Amino acid sequence: MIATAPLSEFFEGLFGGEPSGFWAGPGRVNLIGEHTDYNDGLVLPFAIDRWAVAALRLRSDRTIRLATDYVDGVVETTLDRIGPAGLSGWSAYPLGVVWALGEHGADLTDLPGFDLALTSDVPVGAGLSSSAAIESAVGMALNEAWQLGLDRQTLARVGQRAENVVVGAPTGIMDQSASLLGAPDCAVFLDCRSLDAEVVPLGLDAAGIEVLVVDTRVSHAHADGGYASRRTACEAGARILGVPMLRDVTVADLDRVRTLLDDVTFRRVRHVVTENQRVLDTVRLLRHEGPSAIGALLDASHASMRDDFEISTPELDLATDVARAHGAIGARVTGGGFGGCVIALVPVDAVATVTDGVREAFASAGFTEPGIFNVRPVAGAGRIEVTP
Ligand code: GAF
Repeated sequence: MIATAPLSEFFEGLFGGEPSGFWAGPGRVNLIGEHTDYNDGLVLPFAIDRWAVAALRLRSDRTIRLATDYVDGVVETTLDRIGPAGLSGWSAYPLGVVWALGEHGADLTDLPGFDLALTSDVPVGAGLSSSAAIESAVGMALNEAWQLGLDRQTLARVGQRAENVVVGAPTGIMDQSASLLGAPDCAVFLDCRSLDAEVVPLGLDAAGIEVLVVDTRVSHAHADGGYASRRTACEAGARILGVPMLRDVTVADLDRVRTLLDDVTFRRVRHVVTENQRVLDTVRLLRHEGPSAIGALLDASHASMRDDFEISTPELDLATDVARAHGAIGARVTGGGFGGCVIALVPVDAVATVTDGVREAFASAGFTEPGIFNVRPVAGAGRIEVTP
């Protein structure tokens, strides 16, 4: 967990006095279930041991002051000026949450302003949901400080709304749900249609498996075109097939579906439909056999994202291939694609071999040196109990 002392000092230096508390929001990896969330489908992410942390103190007036230790300067505004338009840069995330809380029952005309300082060790632009980490930390902080009484599912919708409307990224509900609903050593099995969520034990330690992240350092941004165009293709596919969402199509329908769609749209649809099935199969295998059994499903998911959804990159493909060749049980791109990270399930005694193998392969290919680290499944966002 991020130490709170440096953030406390940063807060005091800028605003004077101590914050009234610290709230942490974890990033996430997605074990499987990619580009299914906005199709009302199934996902299986988990919260990771990388966090955004918010230090917050309410004020007696309506002013909002925000600062982060990764961008210079203090952003100052007031609750009277909070709206969905005109926000940009890093402060769009916390201010977007303020606006979205207003949409979910907070009476922004009658609440006090606040001072807020943020730090984070979730890599930005790597597909590990640095934005959801901020949204959930800030959402939890304001929910408590303003005594709003919103539950975690609602706070996930608040974060998604901030991201969709204020930041302008047409993302689904997966990342915020993982960040808010995570549990130690568990993944979050979320039905994005009903929003029913269940935690599924991963049993990584018992199986002697680590989850390695390979950050290709190819940056992605979901407010850009690729993500939105995949979403549009899925919506077009559903429209042509006459179903509300691709969740309503099953693997058994695919032969018939192929005759109704052009090749590209069919492949986009096939990715989503087969990925939903892979999530179900992964959950079943985790429950009955443990994580050693899910490698082939992770590999199939990667192939589907590479070939059918076409959102992989040469770096992501190399990382998955080399990880497998050096002993990973399975490997796949995690998150929205077009860059970002790969996850690999690796037996503990193969971690060094996989790490060295990937580094060497990237150097030989002339790719930027990747970041490689392990992640552990942790609890969802919450207040950090600071011991004196
Ligand atoms: C990004 C989005 F934010 C998620 O909602 C999800 O669609 C994911 O890409 C792809 O599975 O992380």
